[in-house]
Amino acid sequence: MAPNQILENVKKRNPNEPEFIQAAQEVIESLTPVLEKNPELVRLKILERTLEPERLISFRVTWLDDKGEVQINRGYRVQMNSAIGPYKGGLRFHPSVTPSVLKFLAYEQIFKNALTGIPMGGGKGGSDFDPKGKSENEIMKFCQAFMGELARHIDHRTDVPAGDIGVGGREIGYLFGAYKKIKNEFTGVLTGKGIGWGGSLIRTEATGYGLIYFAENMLQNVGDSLKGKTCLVSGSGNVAQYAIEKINQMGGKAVTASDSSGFIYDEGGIAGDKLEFLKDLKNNRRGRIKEYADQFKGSTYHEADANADHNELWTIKADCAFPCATQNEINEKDANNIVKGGIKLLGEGANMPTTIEGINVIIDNGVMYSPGKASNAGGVATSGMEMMQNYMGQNWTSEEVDSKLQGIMKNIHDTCLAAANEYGKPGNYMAGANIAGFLKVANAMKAQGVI
Ligand code: NDP
Ligand code: 2IT
Repeated sequence: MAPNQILENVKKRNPNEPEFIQAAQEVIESLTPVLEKNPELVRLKILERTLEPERLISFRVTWLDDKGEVQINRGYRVQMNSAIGPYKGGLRFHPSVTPSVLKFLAYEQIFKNALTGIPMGGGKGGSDFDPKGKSENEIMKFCQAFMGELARHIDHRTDVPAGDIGVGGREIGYLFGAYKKIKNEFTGVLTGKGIGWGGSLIRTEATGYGLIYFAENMLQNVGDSLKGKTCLVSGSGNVAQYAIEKINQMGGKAVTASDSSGFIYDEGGIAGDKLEFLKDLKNNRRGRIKEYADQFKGSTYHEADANADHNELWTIKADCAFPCATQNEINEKDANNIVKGGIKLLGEGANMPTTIEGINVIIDNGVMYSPGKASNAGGVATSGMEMMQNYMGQNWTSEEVDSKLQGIMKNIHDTCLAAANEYGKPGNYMAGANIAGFLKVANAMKAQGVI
């Protein structure tokens, strides 16, 4: 089937799933030259098969809040593709979670995981549960109720979830405890565990660090580096915090951070005590980003405007931009502002933070662009390392994990460039990531027959 026909079918089969269609469209369009060269993959309908989840589990999660009132949420796990390893991917707790959002994330995860070089299939899950404003007790109750059902569907050799938006170390702890009690076994069924009970050093930092290692590779490829570069970062959660930390370590300067209520701009740079304040604010006190501007004179707070057609954050003049919050946070107008602001590199820390129209503006204007499935793969790669340590009963040092992470990010970088080159798209990291990730999975699917 021709690629445009495949896309039409995806639209027809998934009519109310705009995020999934968007993620599928990007991959399908990138794969046109691959399908032309490989008629066998077309005959076997490999691309079409990747677009259908192997399994999509949907379940009710009921729990009692602090007032004793019954609460009902929806839980999901999308087991998208297991051709090269057990399903692997995070859990997202956010009111915007729908099957469409989880299918887009699980779809991208297939190719991201393939790019890491570690044998992991693609999956994603989560719930429409909103952790904001919930007590510790309510978070724990919810996690236990969620795992009460999820435990039937996962296992350390079958499907290994981890964190994502709204799921950090605290939630992984409660989820792991619930799983262990239900199954009466201590296995590496989740990653992102605490140090001392199966977690890996550097997993917390890995996505943000990996993003910046990837950007440094892109810059070095054109004889440049992050040293002295001013960087825009969005988000203030796990990925954003450690992207900012690594930008600072590389001699750059991160001047923005955001949450769903707005963003702060600190021309002096978010570093040292200021970064520690941000981490404490978000990880321990769970407060709003405005507090940063109240605390540090010389920084400003800009409230988000839900009716605006663009985000003011992306109008700030800088050298690099790292969106690390959520999907579709950079639209066409934002992309035009990014070009106008003189940005030379856009590295995605979040999954699918740029719309298709936005990506076209960025690439057409010669801004270096890395898609999340390549540049944020450091998180899941380090989850893969956590799984290896669990299987072997070992604990690797920070230096060992960090040096392996750097090697993996360089390898993904080089793999993307090589694949882009081979298929006539030199310098296009998006095409390269989609092609290289797909070919690895496609070869495994071909070898394993029609199943
Ligand atoms: P966190 O929950 O730690 O942080 C999310 C951040 O994004 C918060 O600042 C949050 O603000 C903001 N945010 C979330 N949703 C929205 C929204 N709808 N509008 C505006 N702001 C929003 O999540 P992570 O840092 O882990 O994840 C960030 C991104 O990185 C996601 O796209 C995730 O899929 C991706 N990612 C994460 C990996 C990981 O290992 N954690 C690995 C690879 C990718 P607020 O606090 O107000 O909600
Ligand atoms: O999007 C992602 O890659 C993640 N949220 C991390 C997944 C994982 O299994 O570590």
